[in-house]
Amino acid sequence: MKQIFGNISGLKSGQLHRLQNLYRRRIPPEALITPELVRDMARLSFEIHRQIGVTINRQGAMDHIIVGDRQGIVIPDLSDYRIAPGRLRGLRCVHTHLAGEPLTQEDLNDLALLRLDMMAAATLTEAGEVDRIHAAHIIPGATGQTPCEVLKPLRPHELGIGCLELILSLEAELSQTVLSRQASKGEERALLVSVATQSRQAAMESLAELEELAASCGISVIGTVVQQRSKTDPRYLMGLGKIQELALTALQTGATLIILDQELNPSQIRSITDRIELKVIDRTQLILDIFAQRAQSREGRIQVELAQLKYLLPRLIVKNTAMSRLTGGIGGRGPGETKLEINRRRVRERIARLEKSLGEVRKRRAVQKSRRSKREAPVISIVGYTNAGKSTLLNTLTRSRVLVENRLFATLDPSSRRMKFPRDMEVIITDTVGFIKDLPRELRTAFRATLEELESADLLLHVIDISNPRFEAQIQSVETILEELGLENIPVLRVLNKMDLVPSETVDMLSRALDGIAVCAKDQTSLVRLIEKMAARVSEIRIKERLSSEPPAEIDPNDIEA
Ligand SMILES: Nc1nc2c(ncn2[C@@H]2O[C@H](COP(=O)(O)OP(=O)(O)OP(=O)(O)O)[C@@H](O)[C@H]2O)c(=O)[nH]1
Ligand SMILES: [Mg+2]
Repeated sequence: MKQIFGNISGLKSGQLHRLQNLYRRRIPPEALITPELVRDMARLSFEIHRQIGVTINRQGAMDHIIVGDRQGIVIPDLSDYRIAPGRLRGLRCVHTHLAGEPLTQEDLNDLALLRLDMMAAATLTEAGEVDRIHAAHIIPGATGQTPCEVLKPLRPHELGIGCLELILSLEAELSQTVLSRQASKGEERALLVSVATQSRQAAMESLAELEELAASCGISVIGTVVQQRSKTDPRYLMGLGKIQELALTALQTGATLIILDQELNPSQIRSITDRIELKVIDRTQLILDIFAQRAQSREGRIQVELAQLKYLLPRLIVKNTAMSRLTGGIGGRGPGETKLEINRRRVRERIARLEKSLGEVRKRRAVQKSRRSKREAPVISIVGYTNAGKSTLLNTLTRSRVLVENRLFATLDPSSRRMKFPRDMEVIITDTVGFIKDLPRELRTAFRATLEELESADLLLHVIDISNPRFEAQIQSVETILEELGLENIPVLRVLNKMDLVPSETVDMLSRALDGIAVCAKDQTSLVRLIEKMAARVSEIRIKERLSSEPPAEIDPNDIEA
């Protein structure tokens, strides 16, 4: 006996038997469905006042017989039917409509979201016979509002539409659009999505940054979507309709990944991945991924892994799809519940182990640090938004070769270099990890120790990329983070970098408005004024320190005699 899906309560055994019998039918390749089958479905449907549906595979066999209510049927979980990018599900659905209505929006949504080969609805006459069959399929490559093509209504004797051929050609077209957009194999292609509660402008700026983050991670961006709402939806973040539209756009553009600009809570991840069969990640996870790619030092790696695991743990309560996306499996199914429990325990154990080894690394560092502070050289720390040019400045100031790259978060591990000022004064300059707006909480905690190093700085150089259209917001983010780190009392010099990319009048205006020193960090000769200022500040600091720390001068007996 094969399972009858849906609402079979109260059906007579004869009716159940007739439903069972539907499983025996075979459909020839050219037909959408046979007139006899759809007739039998219609009659039974009419008798029990419920919709009846079937799913038909490409061999022409029935995979599911479904009983609904008067208004609709619920298509069972199809997650065992894997789909590759550019492919359809391999199943078409035909069902009855009792009230004479053609395909509904809900039907078309199912067609798109479940990537069915086709969706069809048979309307009934008042006598319970088949009237017309309305069928639709996805349009490959289409974007926007009408992604489905609805065929001219068919009469029962017109069902030989070359069905299999139609489906195969749709699929060929679909995979071609996908392939043509696929730059290289294995590359992730992302749709960026923002659900904006602020102004559109702010949302676009944030998305522009998300795009840079994606690029830094080696992901190519194939499109962006903004949805404006007065507040976010607690369940799906965005409206359900938007999710359905997204799933469809993803299908048509061959996206392998959706990146949300807003942080998703565990239950939102679940509701969204239940609806979209794609990896869905948020801004936080993207930043975590970048950090994971880039961390070099042992401490850096441990910190990033800790941050990732702490982000992962609460999200492991969530079942299957979300789990597989979190563990990185695209399209693959996640482990079952029990395996999840084991995973949670493992994650917790791993967190404990990492915290222990981080403690050890830190002890060692503390020893090194105290040795360094004995050298008594003042420390100048370079801080600023990611990609502002901090490492470049360190290199030019100290003639060293710290990694410089035009990508976000090139530097994760702090590095220190000595620098001599003209009047023989020596300082230590440190480069740090860049800041970013909404720096994930998990990372902030993980990098606390690295950032705490900043506490011992005598002076901060705040590097600002004035060529970046978002520099004002970036200054704000950096200052907020400095405050949160309790560093607001350390003197700051604002360094307006990349002046070579900005018209000179603008540079002058900004230097005055922001009270900063304009430089081109790549060009040693532009740094003269900055170095003077740094030297002056450092001597000021030294004098202050001497005043506060030197013991009162001892009286030399010889002096008295003289
Ligand atoms: N045109 C121009 N480009 C600059 C200047 N300073 C830095 N850059 C470029 O800006 C990019 C980022 O420089 P980095 O020094 O890596 O920036 P960073 O602040 O250390 O970045 P993270 O370590 O990623 O936070 C590189 O491509 C640099 O070559 C400048 O004054 N002018
Ligand atoms: Mg750097």
